[in-house]
Amino acid sequence: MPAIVVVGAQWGDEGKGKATDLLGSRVDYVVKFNGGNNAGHTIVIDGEKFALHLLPSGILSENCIPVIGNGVVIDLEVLFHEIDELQARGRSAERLMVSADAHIIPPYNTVIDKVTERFAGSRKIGTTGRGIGPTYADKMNRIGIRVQDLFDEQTLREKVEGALNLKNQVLAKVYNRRALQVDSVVDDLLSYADRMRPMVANSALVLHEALEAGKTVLLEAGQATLLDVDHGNYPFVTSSSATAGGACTGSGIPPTRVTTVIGIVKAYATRVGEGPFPTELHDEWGDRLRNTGAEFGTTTGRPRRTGWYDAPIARYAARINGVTDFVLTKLDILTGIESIPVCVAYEIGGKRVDEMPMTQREFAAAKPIYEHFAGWDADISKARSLDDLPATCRDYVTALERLSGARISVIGVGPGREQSIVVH
Ligand code: 2SA
Ligand code: GDP
Ligand code: MG
Repeated sequence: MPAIVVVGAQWGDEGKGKATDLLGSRVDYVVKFNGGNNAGHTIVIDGEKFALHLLPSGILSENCIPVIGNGVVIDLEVLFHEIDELQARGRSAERLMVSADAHIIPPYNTVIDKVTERFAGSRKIGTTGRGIGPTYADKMNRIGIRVQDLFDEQTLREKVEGALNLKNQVLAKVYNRRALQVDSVVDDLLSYADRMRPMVANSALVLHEALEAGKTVLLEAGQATLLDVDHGNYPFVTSSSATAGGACTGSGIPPTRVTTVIGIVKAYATRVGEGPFPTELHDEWGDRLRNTGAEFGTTTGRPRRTGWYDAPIARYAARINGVTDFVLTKLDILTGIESIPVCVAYEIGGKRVDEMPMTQREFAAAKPIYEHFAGWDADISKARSLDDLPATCRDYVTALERLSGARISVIGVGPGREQSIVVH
C-alpha cells in the first residue's frame, strides 16, 4: 500500500498544513520528516484556527497517528508547549509517536542561530532563529544529541560536554556571550525524559510494518523545494531536505513505497527571509497580495515578500520531486485583479531562459517574462466544483496547469477545510 508525499513547490507557506489536514482523514499515519519548529502550518477547522509548528498536521485528525520522523529536529520545550496548548483546546496528542533517532535542538544552538544572524551583516539568511541550522550542522558533524540520549544520562553528558567545548569558545570568543554550563544543559534536557518516554518509538520499523499491513502513510514536508539544502537557492535555504527525497531519508520509508507526490503551489508566490525572488513586487500589488492573502509568518509574524506566480519554479519543483498532482491554493486571493501576470520564463543576460538556471548568480539576475491572463470579479470562496468558477478563472487554472508540469488535482478557495475543489 502507498506512501504519499506532500511537499511545498515554492518557498514555503503554500498551504501544506491545510492540504495535509484534508488528507489526514483518509490516511493512517502522518509523518513530519524534516525541519522543526521553524515551520508554521495554519489549519482552520469549522472556523477554529490552529497554528502548528512541530506537531505533524495529522494531529488534528483523530483516526490517524502523527509521527515525528528521524529527519526532524526537536525543541523539547516547544514540543510540550504545543501539546499542552492542543490539550487545553480539547484535542488529544496522545497518539503522537517520536522517532528515537530524531535530533534534539539543545538550548545553545538557538543562541548560536540568533547571534550568528545578528553578526552576519549582508550574509544574513533571515532564519527563524529557532536553532535549526546549528542543530543540523551538529548532526552532520556527528556531535548531535538524539531523542534516545535522553534515556542514557552518561552518553548525554558526554555529548553535551563535547559540544560545549566547541560552542562555548565560539560564544565567548566570537560573540562575547556567557559560557553555558554542562550541568544546567543536561538537567534541562533530562527534565523532559519522563514525558517523552511513552512517545518514543522505532518509527521506521512501525511505518514499515504499517505499510506491509496495507495502511496508508502520508509524509508531510516542512518548508519547500526552493528552501531545500540541496535543491533550493543555496545559501538562502533551510538546513534540511524539504523535497521528496528527504521524505525517504527523514522517515526510513524506501522510495519504492512512494506512489504519489503532491506538490502544494500557491496561485502567486511568497518568500520569507533573504534570497533571490524574480517575480517579487515592491509596489502596491505586492502590498495587496500580502494584505488580502494575510501573508505574515506563522512562526515569527514576519511580513512575507510577495510576487506573481512563477511557472519555471513550479516546473522545477515538479521535476525535482516527481510531482504527480498539484494542489493549487489561495486562488480566491486573486479575485478582483483585472489582468493577472504569470512568469513563464526568465530573461538572463539578454537571453530567454525557460528553466531554472544552473547557477545562483544567474538566478539572482533573472528578470521575469510575463504572460497576462484575464481575471474575474465574482466571489469564488463558495465554489465547490470547477463549474462554480467563472470562465476566466478556469482559464487561469488551465494555463497554470499547462505551464507547471503536472496536473492540478485540488484547488483551494479559502482557508477552511471545506473550501476546496477536488478536480481529480
Ligand atoms: P531556518 O530558520 O534556518 O529554517 O531559516 C532558513 C530559511 O528558511 C526559511 N524558512 C521559512 N520560510 C517560510 N516559512 C517558514 N515557516 C514559517 C511560516 C516562517 C515564519 O510558516 O510562516 O513564521 O517566519 C520557514 N521556516 C524557515 C527562512 O525564512 C530562511 O529563509
Ligand atoms: P504551510 O506552511 O505551507 O502549511 O502554510 P501556512 O499555514 O504557513 O500559510 C498558508 C496560509 O494560507 C494559512 O493561513 C492557511 O490557513 C491559508 N490557506 C490555505 N489554503 C488557502 C486557500 O485556498 N485560500 C485562502 N484564502 N487561504 C488559504
Ligand atoms: Mg508556513
